[in-house]
Amino acid sequence: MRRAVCPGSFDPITNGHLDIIARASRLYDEVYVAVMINKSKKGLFEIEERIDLIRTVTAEYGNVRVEAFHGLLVDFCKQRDIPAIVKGLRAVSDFDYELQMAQMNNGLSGVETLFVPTNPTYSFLSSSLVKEVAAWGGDVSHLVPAEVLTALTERLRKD
Ligand code: COD
Repeated sequence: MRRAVCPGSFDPITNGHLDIIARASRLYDEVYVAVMINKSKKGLFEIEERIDLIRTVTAEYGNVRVEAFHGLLVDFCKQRDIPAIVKGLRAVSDFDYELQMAQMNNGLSGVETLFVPTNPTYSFLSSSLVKEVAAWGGDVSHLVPAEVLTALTERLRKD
């Protein structure tokens, strides 16, 4: 069984994330989406809400599992016998930090990181920008799945 993990904060999942997860799901038998918990960073969505949204929008792939994890990504991988991390690369600006993390993770446990070039349609896209644009009433309907748009609209109306 070939397994890989797509890790992130996913606050919330965007079409850019989804594109990478979909492509990984065609390359591996089983793909874990790991929602990494960062207690020092309060997100817009609770971890359980992020998980529910990811499960809903990845349901069609059939081989994607979604879990939250608090700790090192390499420990998530070790506990589930996952040898590969799949990351999307948007631009050169992503590369420096992603390279550092890939080398650190490899040094810690031998896990490999595979970089998938982003679909150019999403190369500027991040969860932070989506939240900022949506908060000021901008249209993000082409950047996130419909279920995420609904959740985002409801959340921002409450805030
Ligand atoms: N196109 C393609 N890919 C994208 C796009 C896009 N538009 N947007 C995001 N991605 C991909 C990238 O691969 C990105 O890395 C990933 O999705 C997740 O993105 P975010 O923004 O949801 O998540 P980040 O960047 O906050 O995630 C950082 C991690 C949580 C992965 C990292 O901090 C981590 O591994 N933390 C766990 C603790 C740990 O092990 N620390 C040591 C690291 S060496």
